[in-house]
Amino acid sequence: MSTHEELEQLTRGLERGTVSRREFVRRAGALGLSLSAAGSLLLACKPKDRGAASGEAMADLGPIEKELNIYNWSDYIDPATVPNFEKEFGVKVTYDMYESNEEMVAKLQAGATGYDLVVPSGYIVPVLVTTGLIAPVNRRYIPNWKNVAPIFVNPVLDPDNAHTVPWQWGTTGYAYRKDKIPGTPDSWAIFFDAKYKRKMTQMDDGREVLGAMLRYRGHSLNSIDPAELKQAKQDAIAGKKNLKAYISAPVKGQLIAGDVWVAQLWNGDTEQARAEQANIAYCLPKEGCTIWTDSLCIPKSAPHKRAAHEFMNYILRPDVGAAISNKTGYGSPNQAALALMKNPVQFPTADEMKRLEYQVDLGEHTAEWDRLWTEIKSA
Ligand code: N2P
Repeated sequence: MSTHEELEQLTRGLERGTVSRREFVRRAGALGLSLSAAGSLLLACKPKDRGAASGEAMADLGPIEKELNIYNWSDYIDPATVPNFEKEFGVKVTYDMYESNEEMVAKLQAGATGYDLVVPSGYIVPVLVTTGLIAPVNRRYIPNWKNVAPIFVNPVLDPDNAHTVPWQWGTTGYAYRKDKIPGTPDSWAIFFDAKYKRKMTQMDDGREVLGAMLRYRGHSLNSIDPAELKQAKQDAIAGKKNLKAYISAPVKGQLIAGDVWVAQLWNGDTEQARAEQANIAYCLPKEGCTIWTDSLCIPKSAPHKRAAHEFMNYILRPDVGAAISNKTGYGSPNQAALALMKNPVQFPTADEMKRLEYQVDLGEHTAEWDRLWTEIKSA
């Protein structure tokens, strides 16, 4: 059977009810379909079962379990957060890390992972909801919800925060070495400057690399316009000639060592590097860039849902939230935590917001973006 025929058969099974949503997502993934594309098919095939979801949100979760499995981005927590939680709640925590949304999503799509908490960026959340991979959050177990800053309540990407507790927010600009780069760089144009050949990196993230190139030309970083995307691909390939690598969080060591002078990077990871090397600065390019919020979510297959809720509630304590953001260098969505912090990252002003943009799910256009990214990487 061809992939196309297999997919058709799978879709028919879904319509008839012989294939569950979760099974559909897993098998579509095995056939090479992105989660986003599987989500689009699901939306077309079946109405959302809102009744079941709200029942699930209210379910009694029973007593706290003895284990909790967390899957989070690297360098994204205070080292004391987990040990303190383990001690206080008598829970043994396993903490694994990833470097990109794609890495985490691929694991979830492949089937039960044992993870109780994952931390996707905003644009990933609607896809995880549509494909049935994450469970609703039961607010009854989260009295500290009251500490969430109003600007993070009821986000467009997760109405009523039905599936998310915000973790950290930040932006994706670039870090640079003040002692190596003259003046104050303010543009994505720096990546085309051959003076810094092999001293620059961009993130190992197609959404961010193409997004930056799109903004550079004055377009939306969520563009689906074929001509704009073609230009962005050409620009990315032109810039690639000057790059040392596509690398995300692990570039910090190279920035600190002085092997890399310019690195497309998030503000908080830049801040972490600056704590070790004072010559590191951050640029929010004048052409604009991504602003994002990453949130805690509970996979449907999570074996320890009560412990997951308890951890969500725990990080919303003022002192715990403050310790996390003090370490990560990112913005805290925990309003009560901000008061305890010496230098909290301030939420962008209305003027700054004009050049910042949230990513959205690209739906059926994800395949096109994925193809462009593969072509850039192999160019
Ligand atoms: C962790 C940074 C993750 C932020 N080092 C990406 N949204």
